Amino acid sequence: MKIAASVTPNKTKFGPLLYPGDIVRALKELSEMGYDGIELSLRTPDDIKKKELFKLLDKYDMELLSIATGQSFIEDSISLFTLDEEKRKEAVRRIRGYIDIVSETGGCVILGGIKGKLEGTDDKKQFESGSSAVADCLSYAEKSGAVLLLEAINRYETNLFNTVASCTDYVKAMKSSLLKVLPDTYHMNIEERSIYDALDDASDVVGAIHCADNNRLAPGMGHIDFRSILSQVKTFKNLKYIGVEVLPLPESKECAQTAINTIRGCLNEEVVK
Ligand code: LER
Ligand code: MN
Repeated sequence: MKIAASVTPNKTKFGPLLYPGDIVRALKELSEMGYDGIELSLRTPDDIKKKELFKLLDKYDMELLSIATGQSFIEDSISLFTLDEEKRKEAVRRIRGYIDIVSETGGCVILGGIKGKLEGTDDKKQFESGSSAVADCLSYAEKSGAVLLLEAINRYETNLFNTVASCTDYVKAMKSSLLKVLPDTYHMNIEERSIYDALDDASDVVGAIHCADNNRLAPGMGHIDFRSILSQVKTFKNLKYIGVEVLPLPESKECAQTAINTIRGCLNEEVVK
């Protein structure tokens, strides 16, 4: 099973990313630990030079498994579901840019924080305009076959798509094989009645999973039962990878090492590369 860590070349307000601002060290150390690739969190598609990124990935034998996009919302209030048309258009423009970056690698683009929030004026109108922005992104993705991952995020961050079931229902309603669900164990620990039932009900549409412990530290630094969760998700037919999206505490390398030891251990896999 492929394992990726969420990293960023930026210094950002978004906390659960390893090696913020140091992508070269990230790739070198993660590769040595046996990670297969990265989830690259960007604020805009221009944050990195595509050629240089692929050169680095090549050098360290790492894959670009996905691009994470929440910095747009956190840093710039840019979102897909906002009622502000200009900001919504900018969100779509950025997602198209990310699709262009992953198009050659078979990677995914995450629709997590960038979905934004319901702003409390007209929920129905807002939901419809947001959905047409998602549909725009999906029709652009069709050119390359890039998969978009809709992430369920807990109520303290957003009032949109809090549970895995809400994402699953939406993905089924959108009727696109390029839209899949991204559960995140940290958010599920807050929102779900049963993590296992929620995953079971989404098993056909889960495209990847974010792993963080209940305290958003590395798996193994809290009390979520990753052995049960991972033995369940590893059987899902559309699961492309397992992502580690954690706070870099006490520091990035220790978190990355603890996370991969826990995950490989739970999968009964050796660290091989
Ligand atoms: C992003 O993957 C995430 O989990 C959220 O907390 C972003 O707001
Ligand atoms: Mn996440």
